[in-house]
Formats: sequence, C-alpha cells, structure tokens
Amino acid sequence: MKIRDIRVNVTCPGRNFITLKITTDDGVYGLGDATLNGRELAVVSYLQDHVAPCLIGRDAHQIEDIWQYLYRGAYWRRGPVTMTAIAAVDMALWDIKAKVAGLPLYQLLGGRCREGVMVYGHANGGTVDETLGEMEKYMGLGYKAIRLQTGVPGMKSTYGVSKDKMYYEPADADLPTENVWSTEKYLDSVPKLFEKARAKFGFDHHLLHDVHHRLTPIEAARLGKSLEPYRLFWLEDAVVADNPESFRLIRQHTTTPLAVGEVFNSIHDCRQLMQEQLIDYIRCTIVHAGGISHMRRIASLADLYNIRTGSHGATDLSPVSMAAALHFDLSIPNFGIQEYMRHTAETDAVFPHTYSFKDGYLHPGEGPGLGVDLDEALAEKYPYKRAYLPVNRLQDGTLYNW
Ligand code: GCO
Ligand code: MG
Repeated sequence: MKIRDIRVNVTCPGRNFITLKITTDDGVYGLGDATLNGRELAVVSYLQDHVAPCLIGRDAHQIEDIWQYLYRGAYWRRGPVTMTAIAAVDMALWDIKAKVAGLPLYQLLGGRCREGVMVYGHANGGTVDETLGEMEKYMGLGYKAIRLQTGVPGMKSTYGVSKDKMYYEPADADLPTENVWSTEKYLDSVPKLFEKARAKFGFDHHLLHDVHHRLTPIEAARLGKSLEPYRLFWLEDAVVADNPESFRLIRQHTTTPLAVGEVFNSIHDCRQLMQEQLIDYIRCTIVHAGGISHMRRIASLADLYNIRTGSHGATDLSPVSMAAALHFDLSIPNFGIQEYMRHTAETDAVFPHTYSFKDGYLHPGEGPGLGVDLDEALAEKYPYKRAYLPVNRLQDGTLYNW
C-alpha cells in the first residue's frame, strides 16, 4: 500500500488549523494535525517542501520506519517545527492502518485499559465569584475535574481568563498583544480562589491550576505549599522547565502534585524530570511531541517512575489531535487525565468526529481509524488569518514569560 498523495490543508474556522492528508494508491486516506500555534506556516513549509517529496511511493504501513526516516534522516533533530511535522505524518499513517484494519485506532494500540477518558475543563472568570460560577457550570455538565483560573486584582489581564469562556483562545491578534505581569499580586490571589472553591463546593471534584511558566522555583515552592490544604490534582507549568534541576527545589518544599510538558517535543525533554521523579504528570501533546509513536515511548518511560499522563488539549490542538489523544489515553496503562477545551461549532463542523463527552469522560467512538474527518469544501471558506499569542512584560517593562 503505497503513499500516492500528500496534501496540507490550512483553514481558519475562528482559529488556524493545519491538517495533513495522506492518501494511498488504494484510495484510503489518513489525517494528521500539524498545528503549531502562532508559527503555523513554518510547519506547512516543512511538510510541503521537505517531507512530502520523500514520502511519495513509500509503504504506508511502515509507520516506525517512516518515523525514523524523518527523525534520523533530517540530521537536524527535535524542535517544535520538526516534531509537529513528524507527528502529523505519524497520526495520518496510524489513521490509515486502523482504517485498513477496520478497527478504532485504540484497538491497534493494545485495546482499551479503561471505559473512558477523564477530562478536565477550564473554568475562568475576571473575579473569584465569576470563576466559581463557571466552575458550577462545568459541574452541571458532569465534569469530575476542573481547572480554575481567575483575574488578579490590580492587573488588566492574566493567563487563562477570557470572554470566550469554554473556547479560550489566546492567539487572538494580528500582532502579539502586550500583557503586564506582577508575581507578587498573583501569589496573593491564587490561594483565595481555591480556599473559596473548597469552602463552597467541598472536595468531591478534582481541581487544577495553570501557572503558565510564570514563577521562579522558590516562588513555585511557596505557591505549592500554600495550596496544600485545597488538595489540587496538579499545579501546572509552575516554572519554565528548560532547567529540570529547578524542580528539585520545588519538590523539597511541597506535596502539591506537579505537571509539566505542553511545550516539550521530545522524550529527552522529559527524561531527567522523570528519572529523578521531579514531576507527577507529563503533559506532552501528540501533535507537538512526534505523534502517537513517540508519545507511547514517553508514556512508557513515565510509567517506570509512577508518573501519569495529562496531555495538553487546548483549542489550538485540532479535533484530529483530540481524537488521536483519546485513542492513546484509552490504551496506555498510566493515563492520568486529559485536558479538554471545547472547540467552537464552526471548528466541529469542519472536522466531523465520532468522539463524544458524557459524565466527565470522553470516548473516541468505535468507527475505524481516528474517527475524525475534514470537510475540505467547508474548510476552504475559512482562509488563513495571521494570529499570535500575547507577550508578557513585568511592570517595569522587562520582557517576561507569557
Ligand atoms: C493549556 C495551555 C494553553 C496554551 C496554548 C498555547 O494548558 O491549555 O497552557 O492555553 O497557552 O495552548 O498555544
Ligand atoms: Mg497549560
């Protein structure tokens, strides 16, 4: 079964998505997500100009060999653009293989290890009360786990708070918007949010929080410690993880579980954090970390150290990625939780899919392959629109992490 055709689809039903479509000489096709928020066209070029010419005529069944060919064969290893492009090819080839087998992909990955995939929603509001109102909506929908983000008094904006509520989309401007950050104000406000949430709703739901890389290790240690009474499921991206050793210090001070990995793209980014058991959840995404094949390696390494998965699932990961994540989540032994930020109705119409939500769990469905399609005629109606993530500055103007 030879690869006959490779196309890259670019569409913007409210936000940009890049989708790879690989078709075989038997007429079977598979889809792969290739979206890298704010840097989309770099991956389009990587796929069209550098990957596609090498794949035409290859056996679509040789997923591992093709992965190695693209990774080792490029000579230049790793990096978000390369690993996103490889992920798209990997997803599309797994989709094809499962379609040919007539099975939902999770069956080819070893079958299901659980009934469904527990997900968390992203409740946010400008004030604590508004956030708790949103939390209540998620509880009403049946969610078992909810991430809480709230505005910081005295600051115009912060990560995770938006008018869009369920469809939070930070890449919202033609050029990066500039935000202002104060760690001091933030550190004072977060414990109050969780104190009130537990006082109002009790301890039946899992609560999570995303720091979005904005603290130093000792500040993160202080935050983790102050949140211990509220028993978080995890504290996410407390510090930038470029320096894995910094997690040692956080660990020495707090029992709040730590999650990291949404900007990682390789098992080598995770290795030291895992081997020293410095984290509890690994949050890499199929689309940015080399696809299903590479994520399975990451999950296997994590399992050796009692670390569970918690894949990133923001709105910038297309329904193709979400479907791939669900097959992966269902089939690995050390699954923890899956982020689920809902897509808009426009996006769902461009990507019809079989996955469905019920009582706090997602299920990929029983159709063959990934269970997601691309309506190309509809996609064409939404041309690419340049969009950037914001940048962040300290109050004195110093550029900081967003
Ligand atoms: C999350 C993330 C996102 C990212 C976004 C960047 O945990 O959902 O932090 O909101 O900011 O995916 O493109
Ligand atoms: Mg995050």
